[in-house]
Amino acid sequence: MKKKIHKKSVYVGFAADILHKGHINVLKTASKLGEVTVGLLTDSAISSYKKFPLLDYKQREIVLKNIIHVKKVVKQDSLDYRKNLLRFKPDFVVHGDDWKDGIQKKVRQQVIDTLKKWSGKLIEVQYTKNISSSQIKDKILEIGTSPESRLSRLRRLIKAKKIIKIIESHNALTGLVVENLKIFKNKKFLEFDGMWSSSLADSAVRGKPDNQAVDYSTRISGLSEILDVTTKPVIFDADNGGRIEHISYLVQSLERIGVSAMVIEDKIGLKKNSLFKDQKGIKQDSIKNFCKKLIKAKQSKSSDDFFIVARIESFILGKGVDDALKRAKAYSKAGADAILIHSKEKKPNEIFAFSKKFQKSKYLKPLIAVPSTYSKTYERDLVKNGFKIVIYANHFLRAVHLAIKKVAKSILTNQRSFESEKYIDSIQEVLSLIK
Ligand code: SPV
Ligand code: MG
Repeated sequence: MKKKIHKKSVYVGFAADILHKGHINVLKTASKLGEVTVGLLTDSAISSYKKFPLLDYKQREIVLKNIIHVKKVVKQDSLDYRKNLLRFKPDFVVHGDDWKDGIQKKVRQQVIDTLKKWSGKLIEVQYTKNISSSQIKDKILEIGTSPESRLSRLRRLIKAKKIIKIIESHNALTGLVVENLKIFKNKKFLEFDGMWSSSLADSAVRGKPDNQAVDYSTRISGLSEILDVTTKPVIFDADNGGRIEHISYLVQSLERIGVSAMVIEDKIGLKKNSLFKDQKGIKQDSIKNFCKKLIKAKQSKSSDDFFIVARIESFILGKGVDDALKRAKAYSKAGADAILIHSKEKKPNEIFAFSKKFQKSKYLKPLIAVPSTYSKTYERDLVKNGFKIVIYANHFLRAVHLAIKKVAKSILTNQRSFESEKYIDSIQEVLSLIK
């Protein structure tokens, strides 16, 4: 009788967003050692150490499952391998040797220490030179993205991240900054997740007040220029959505170009920016009317992933938590996919009082905060209080305004431009953004 040979088990952790010969090399080596289980990193695990993946988990899983060297694919929901290693107790872990330094150094040491418990071994495959997923990804980003892929990204982010960081972007250059800026802090990878298309910023850069003097068509054509050079999702500030008879056209235009969410606020009459102290003459819509708008917007969309966001202005107009809560429940019931609760207080007390109550409601939807006035509030406190998206609504606009005033004054005062150079980037620095 033939003795049954126990096949060795091999574990490989992969993001597998973009597969190239380096990955195949790792898998081939692994499969020579035994049966290969790939620990496929979730969106959330990947975004803790590098850019958010282009392909979602399911798409990446299908590709891996059909590679001959792979026996099984399991979820790895953190960059830390230990949970899965303790579960599967593999004889080997195989990895490229490119993780000895940098953000994965600690993870590697944890793998070695954990494997020791059952005399497992880490096998490192020589890194395949001149090719890396991140490089390929940068190349792909140069080509762009599809509207569908961009649109659905917001829902994926909501599932994957604790908080989604959105910042105002009013032209292609500011869009490029959002797209490309990455920071490593405390061994964490940090980036903005998307762009806020702000009515205030879109109006101000055209020298107009934020009262819808700049129409949707003008704003959408400006937005197209941002979409041309970026891949991250966009949340569109649609003021109060305009007339109910026109809402379906707006929803369709936004969906067609790949916007992920449209925010409509429950105010009526000539629009005034919410941050103005004086809100005299501004009225809030009736719950019934506003729900009609939400229902119309919902009926007009063709993608499940497109978010209709209801923005509640109760606090802006001096009303209390009860009014805001009543509205949130009604709007959610009418089909809003998320709720933006606005405030112009210096502290987040009222929005936190609101979220505390709303979290207990069966109508709870993802909550959005716009901390323009309560800017001392940290993102971690928003998370603690149940918020899922933070919008920095006007910061690039204000940054640009400050910088241009300083430069203009400096040149006029000094009658030459040398002194202004401390306030400006070099041309090379600006051009480095442009591919
Ligand atoms: C915007 O950015 O245009 C907004 C947010 O709607 S706020 O300015 O606070 O009203
Ligand atoms: Mg606005």
